[in-house]
Amino acid sequence: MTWLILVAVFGLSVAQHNPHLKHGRTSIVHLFEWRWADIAAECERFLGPYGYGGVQISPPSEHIVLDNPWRAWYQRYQPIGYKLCSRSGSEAELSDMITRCNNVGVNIYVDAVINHMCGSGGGEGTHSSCGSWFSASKQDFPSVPYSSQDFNNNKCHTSNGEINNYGDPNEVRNCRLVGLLDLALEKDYVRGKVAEYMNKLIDMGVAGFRVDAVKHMWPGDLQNVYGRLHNLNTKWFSNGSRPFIYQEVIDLGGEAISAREYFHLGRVTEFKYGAKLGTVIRKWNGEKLSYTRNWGEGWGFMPNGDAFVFVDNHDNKRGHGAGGASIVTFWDPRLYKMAVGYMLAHPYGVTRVMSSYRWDRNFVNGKDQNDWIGPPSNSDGSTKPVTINADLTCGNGWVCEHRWRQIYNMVKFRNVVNGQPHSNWWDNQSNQVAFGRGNRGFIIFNNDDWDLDVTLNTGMPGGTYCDVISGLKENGTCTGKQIQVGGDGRAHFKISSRDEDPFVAIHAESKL
Ligand code: AAO
Repeated sequence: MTWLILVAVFGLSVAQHNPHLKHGRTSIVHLFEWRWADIAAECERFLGPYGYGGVQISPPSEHIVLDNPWRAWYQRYQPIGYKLCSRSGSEAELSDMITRCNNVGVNIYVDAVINHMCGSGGGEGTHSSCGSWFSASKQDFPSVPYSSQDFNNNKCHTSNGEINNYGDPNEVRNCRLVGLLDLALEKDYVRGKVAEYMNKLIDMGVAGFRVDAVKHMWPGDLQNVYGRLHNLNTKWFSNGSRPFIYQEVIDLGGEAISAREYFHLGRVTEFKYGAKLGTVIRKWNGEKLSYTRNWGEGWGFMPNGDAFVFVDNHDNKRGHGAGGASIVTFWDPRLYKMAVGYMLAHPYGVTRVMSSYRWDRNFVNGKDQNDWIGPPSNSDGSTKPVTINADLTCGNGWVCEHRWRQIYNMVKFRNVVNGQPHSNWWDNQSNQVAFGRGNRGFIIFNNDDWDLDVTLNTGMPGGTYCDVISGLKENGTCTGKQIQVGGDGRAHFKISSRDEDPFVAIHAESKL
């Protein structure tokens, strides 16, 4: 009996850590601000065929429409209700996307904004993505409906109602995050409304949620909400599958609230990962790649089974959130490809690849004045479609990092080596390192200012392999460098410090 209860309780909580990826796939891509119609097409024409396991979508809930600054991307983090029409499209388009992505084995994860509604200064009227009326000043959101009693007004004891001190957990969870009206998730009614919203999406076929601003919600309140969630839709997922939950908690250490408080509820974003990897790849603070021999828990990161990792996210790539200047992004493509390559080759965590749009940056005293700019758009504010060029890259201002050869080939690498141990480590005590994944894959980096020339044990079966960084295997031939692995598993590598991409990766399926 005790045993049964233990299995029931433990099994349930552990299940929320499982992303339910299909066909041996291992990575998620964040298609930030993409339209649902474009994501549906991308699942069919690219993500499925190239081995991506899932997509994190922008918040699908009805949101405020901002005129100042004009249609800022972050208007989507200011819900005014749970109707499913947003800048990315209508409910019908959302539903069509979920179905079409599921049908090609690509999961959808929803960015769920459940801590708050719009900013307290959000005005009154119908300036919202579905045209629902709301009043921020009266805290009235009839489309849910929520009224002023559904917000944490009396529980916050700061003079301005704001979070001023991250050292006080009560303040962080009961007061307003940058003026956003803070929902009273301890109320049964509010929990019910939030769960109803999430359950509607689960029933439509999503595989789970990125939960926004989790640090600002009490673990007990979240446990109650998650406990109300349905199992995943059995049209695409096996019976009894719990939704995958990954929670946004920024914990770089030194604050009152720690990521650990949320491990039993689902995975948690490991923000130290991108901040440290950026520092290492940039060679700041005396960091070297050779120090990453014990990358992962050895670096003080959270337990592997709880971690959700990424090189950059939609906030810290533009100076919001946390991580600071060390974060590498597509603006530094050479370093970025190495960082993403390192992350995807390494066994730690569930990995997310970022896919962005370009914007005109305007730095004044180190701060980008244009950090608010929304996705490529037409003059009426509607989002431009993602166009695809002959070389697989994107047009219309969409960067599509996930379509860069070096990145999509490393997504494939991670699938091929899935379940294999980190093995055959080598380093030159500086910034040249190599490691394998059992006998299924091997990767080697040269981030020093001099050439690499070394013979190493790869752990791979003998043969000729195609390097999937400088090229790829196509119709049985290799468009990039070829690597000869001897019968003893040893191979010779040469990487100039001036190479366009100073790293080489081979895996079982790149064998010629
Ligand atoms: C916008 C305007 C505001 C306006 C508001 C309401 O910018 O001026 O008051 O509307 O009208 C996004 C944007 C916000 C935007 C918001 C709503 O980023 O600019 O506000 O939409 O439209 C905290 C939270 C974290 C949050 C992050 C941005 O803990 O949850 O701030 N991220 C999520 C989303 C994000 C979104 C929201 C939440 C809200 O990903 O896109 O906001 O839905 C410390 C704390 C962190 C804290 C940061 C930033 O971090 O630890 O918890 O994140 O501060 O306040 C070092 C430290 C590190 C520290 C960091 C920054 O690195 O080690 O711990 O410095 O000081």
